[in-house]
Amino acid sequence: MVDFKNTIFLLSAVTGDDAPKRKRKEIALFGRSNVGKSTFINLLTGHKLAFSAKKAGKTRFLNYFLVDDSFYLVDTPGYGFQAGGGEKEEDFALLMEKYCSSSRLSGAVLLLDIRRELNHDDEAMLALLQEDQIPFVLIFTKEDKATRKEKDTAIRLAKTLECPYAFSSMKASPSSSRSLLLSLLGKCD
Ligand SMILES: Nc1nc2c(ncn2[C@@H]2O[C@H](COP(=O)(O)OP(=O)(O)O)[C@@H](O)[C@H]2O)c(=O)[nH]1
Ligand SMILES: [Mg+2]
Repeated sequence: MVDFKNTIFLLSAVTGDDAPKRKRKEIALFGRSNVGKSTFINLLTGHKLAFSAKKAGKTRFLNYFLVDDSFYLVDTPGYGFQAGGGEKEEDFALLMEKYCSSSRLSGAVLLLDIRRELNHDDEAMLALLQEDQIPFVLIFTKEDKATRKEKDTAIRLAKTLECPYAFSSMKASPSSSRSLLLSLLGKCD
């Protein structure tokens, strides 16, 4: 059994060359800025390892965490609303495309704010994962703020995409999210 509490921050990488040398399964978290990626890492691990920023678009690098000496969990920059925008936004899209098509990435977690509809960036990310045949799961964040109707809409979306999912909330136990990640790991080579 993987002990999520035994997680350490390893390094920040800008390119594949900076990534950890040792090959392990690698699961990346993708999602819009402010969707709750950093908060999710902190919830999963039970530690304040990732910075949950007030300002959108702060994580510029791939941040590598090592979970229980077993696999890498990677926090990626949130897409959309990149501080700076313009040219940087293109760099960012390219970085994500390169990363998704690299042999490093074993699986992905796409985080979606439960109260929001898919936007263009989410759809582009989904397309990228499907194209590169990366196994992925959905995490619907901020469940504590959702209405029954919003939850039902989220469930319908997951069913349409035929994608395993879990809800996440700062106010609830992360056990279903942990199980979902473990099942994803099991599907990764
Ligand atoms: N109510 C609620 N707020 C959340 C939850 N997860 C994240 N947030 C808030 O959403 C904002 C963005 O979270 P953050 O983790 O920094 O998002 P990131 O940009 O995707 O890393 C912060 O103000 C968090 O406190 C959640 O489950 N419930
Ligand atoms: Mg973040």
